[in-house]
Amino acid sequence: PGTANGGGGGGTRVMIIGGDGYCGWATALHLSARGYNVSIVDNLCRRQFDLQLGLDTLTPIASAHDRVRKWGEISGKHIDLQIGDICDWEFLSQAFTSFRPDVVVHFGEQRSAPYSMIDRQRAVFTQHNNVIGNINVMFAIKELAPECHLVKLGTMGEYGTPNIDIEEGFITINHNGRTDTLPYPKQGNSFYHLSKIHDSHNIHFATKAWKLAATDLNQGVVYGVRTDETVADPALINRYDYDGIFGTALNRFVVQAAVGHPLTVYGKGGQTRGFLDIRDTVRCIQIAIDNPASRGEFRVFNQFTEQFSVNQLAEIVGREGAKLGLEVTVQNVPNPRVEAEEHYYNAKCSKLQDLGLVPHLLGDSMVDSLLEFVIAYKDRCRMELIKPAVDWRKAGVKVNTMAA
Ligand code: NAD
Ligand code: USQ
Repeated sequence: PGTANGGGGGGTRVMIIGGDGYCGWATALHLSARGYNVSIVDNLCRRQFDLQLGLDTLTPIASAHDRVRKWGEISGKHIDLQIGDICDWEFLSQAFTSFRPDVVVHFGEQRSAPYSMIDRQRAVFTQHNNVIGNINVMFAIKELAPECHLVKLGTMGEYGTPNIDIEEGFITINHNGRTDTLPYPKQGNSFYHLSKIHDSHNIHFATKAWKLAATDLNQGVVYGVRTDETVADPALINRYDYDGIFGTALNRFVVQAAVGHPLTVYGKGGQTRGFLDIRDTVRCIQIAIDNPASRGEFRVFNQFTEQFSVNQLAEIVGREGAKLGLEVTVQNVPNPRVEAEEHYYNAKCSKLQDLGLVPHLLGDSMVDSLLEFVIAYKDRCRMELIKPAVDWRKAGVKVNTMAA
């Protein structure tokens, strides 16, 4: 097996579902560079959401085909590309039969909480796409590749914000004199987060019923954009979402600081979450692959490295922006979401580090280099896309076009 930082993929056949997306693309290149045999499966729906809603990534990204072609040219390594929808069984079973994966890394879901709260159609799409797609992947493994290890991207948001410590997947409970170790209670804060909870339950069941080997990675909010491979050529650059639907907290704040927009802290800003650098996302996936779950095991890792409140993030970005001569202001906008704004939060994240993850922490230099990266693309930023775009309380039945 490979090591988290070095080579050694040894030709392990890794299917990366969602490999054209933010985490998936960086992971595909990371693994390909280290000798894993990579196949990307993606239906490009993420690019379609941008077209439908009038959004765009800050960075100019090449087409999926041009990306893998360029990677082949500069690395001499082939990445297989299969364009199709995993909700389409014909397509998925064909993709499995032709590639014969040893591992499936499943990133391929609609991942925006605000998107899932736009209207009924998007709520239904999100849960259908995510839950049914994942069930298809489980059946494909059972029927076509029973030894295959499923590495599934879940989310820290499955746990919500309980007033007790968050464990890694399971909690031992003493009740009326009896004790059991049970799945940690789940409380999603959007139809998206709830789709991940449903996936976790379905996978847990399949590990028992069919002896599937599965790792559920409850990932925190990812920040950053550069990995060694994505900066190797302009055609390999990763997407960078900053809009009010797909942009996530720290990545948004960095863009806002760069273009002189007040940092959009929602409500009181005490919302605390787990965060990690995209360079750690790719290493966590490699660690999960190199240390597989066994048949019948439902293994859960909390995949983040540090926790911050939204106010803390705003403070860090403000401080680092000032060093670069930027005038950074903060605006407490009315919270478009329904969530706790002041709460206890203490989540465990030791299992990946026990397996060798050495985190890239959010030091000053990281924020500084991310700001510099973003400043280089700031002319592509469209100010009108920054505002929070979706109000949880106003999700309607009408198809919302998001027109300004
Ligand atoms: P992304 O939207 O950039 O990428 C997801 C990719 O999956 C896209 O390229 C999309 O086209 C593809 N996809 C979606 N549905 C598909 C389907 N039915 N068939 C085939 N392809 C499909 O998202 P991301 O930020 O890279 O997130 C990847 C995964 O990690 C998601 O499952 C997300 O829930 C999880 N995650 C992301 C973050 C984060 O901060 N970005 C944090 C925690 C967990
Ligand atoms: N927030 C702000 N201002 C902003 C954007 C967000 O205050 O401009 C707040 C939100 O209200 C929330 C927190 O920051 O309290 C995190 O929001 P986010 O948009 O950064 O992240 P979230 O919606 O939770 O979703 C993202 C990814 C999702 C992943 C999740 C991990 O889009 O795919 O599952 O992070 S986690 O948060 O751990 O569930």
